[in-house]
Amino acid sequence: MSVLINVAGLALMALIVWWFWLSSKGRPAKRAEGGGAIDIVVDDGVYEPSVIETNAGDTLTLRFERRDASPCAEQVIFHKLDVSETLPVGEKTTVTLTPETPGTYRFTCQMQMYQGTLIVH
Ligand SMILES: [Cu+2]
Repeated sequence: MSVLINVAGLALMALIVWWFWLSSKGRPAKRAEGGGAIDIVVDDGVYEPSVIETNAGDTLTLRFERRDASPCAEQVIFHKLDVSETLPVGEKTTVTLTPETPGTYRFTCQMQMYQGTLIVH
């Protein structure tokens, strides 16, 4: 009987892991096309979209629309790219950057509660 329970427990764990893996995979990455700006909404602790893809050497224009008035959302910082910007509430703030080196770069608020990923191909 205990073997059966263990098997059921393992199956449940596998299901949970699979669920989380799927849900993170299922989050669509937004790809920059032809120099168009990408709008990112800053609200409820998440950047939406939170995964941005671009090509090395391309100039990327991101428009951050901050809806969250809490101080947490005040800044966006692109780590390793030396870019940061203050986001006024209720406005769209344009951030322009040209990543030269392929890689994965994080962008976060100053407390790192908002989390985003910039993938440079
Ligand atoms: Cu924060």
